[in-house]
Amino acid sequence: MIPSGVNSPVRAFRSLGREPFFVERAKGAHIWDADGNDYIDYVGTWGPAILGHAPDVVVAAVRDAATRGVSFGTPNALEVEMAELICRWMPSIQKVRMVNSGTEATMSCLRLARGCTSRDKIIKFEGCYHGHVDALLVHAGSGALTHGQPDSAGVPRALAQLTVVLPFNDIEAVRAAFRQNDGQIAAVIVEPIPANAGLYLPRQGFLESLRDECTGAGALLIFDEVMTGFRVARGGAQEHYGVQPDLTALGKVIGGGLPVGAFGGRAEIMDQLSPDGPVYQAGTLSGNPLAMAAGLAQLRELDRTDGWTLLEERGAQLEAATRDTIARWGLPLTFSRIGSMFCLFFADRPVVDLASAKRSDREAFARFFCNCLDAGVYFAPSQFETGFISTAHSSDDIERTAGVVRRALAP
Ligand code: HOZ
Repeated sequence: MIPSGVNSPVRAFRSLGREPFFVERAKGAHIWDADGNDYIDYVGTWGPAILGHAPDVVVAAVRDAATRGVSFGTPNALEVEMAELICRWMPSIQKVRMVNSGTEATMSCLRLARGCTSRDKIIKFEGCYHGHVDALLVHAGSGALTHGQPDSAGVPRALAQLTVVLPFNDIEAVRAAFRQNDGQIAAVIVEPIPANAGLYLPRQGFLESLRDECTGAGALLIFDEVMTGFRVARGGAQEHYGVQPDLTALGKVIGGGLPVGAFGGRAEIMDQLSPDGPVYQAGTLSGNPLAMAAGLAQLRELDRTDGWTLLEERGAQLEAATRDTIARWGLPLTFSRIGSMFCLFFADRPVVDLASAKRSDREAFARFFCNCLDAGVYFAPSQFETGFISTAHSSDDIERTAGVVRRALAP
């Protein structure tokens, strides 16, 4: 009854030649399937399980909120607390609207940017994925890339033509695009740390130059921090690299596992939203009390315990062990990591953009993935996805994982 048996294509194990497992429950760093198998989980519900699955503080907050009502469709105190927290932790955001997913957040950013600038075109980067927004399903990453559909059917050609697609990390290409489309670009949208074609990092100065080019051209810079926000640092990738976007799209991490998103930026831009401004954007469930309570509980716990230090420690432990394995056998692999996000590319040269990510040996990845899964370690089921570590991953979990990885890669 469900197309391809999944409610999101990334969950299908098609590129791996096997069927996905069905989850029965998840707690901490572990996930159990319906057959009773226990896996150490590095998907973490695609990012938001930053404290691990079903952390006690989040479960208690949801339970408590639910007793007072599960949805109001009207202003409530929890959404204000969330807005205050976001604006404090990400100072580029002066005003913020809650939505229900990362897709809604990026979609709303685009409409707002177009409404503010009275321009139609946007720039995105190859391999970056910003949810299943029509204008952004062009040369997209994530499941679209994994399943060979980077340009989705159903997107009107006239709309796709308004999306200028460029290689990531290539500032000369950005400059040329601004020259060729003088006065027409409303915004540049980018994952500051692309994590939907595997994981690769911005070259030194790339994001800063992008900021300058946008300012010079009167275009807005939109950071999609759906996965990096509050994960790579308290203030996200923008804090880590010291670059302030005009608008930021946030997603799952701020919901602690419940469906949520948000977008925000400078006050004069956000004030263009209806009813004060002419740009329409709405949502019955936006600011939902359960999602706000879960997100607040998760983010406050992360802050209280300085979770980011622990995430870096665990990430460094996994990286050291994996690099040791790569070096021991001289394997043609590249390990990429920032904090608790990582990717093992089956490629021997540095990965800096989609073209280099696509040089990976996907059959070797599939064999590796299956070996690890059969040994009780669940990595993201595609070469073009990113792994996530949570604060619930113990040093023992990482060590066990390192052993599984070593055996899976043994020549
Ligand atoms: N950004 C998520 C992983 N790349 C997408 C998850 C999904 O599409 O279900």
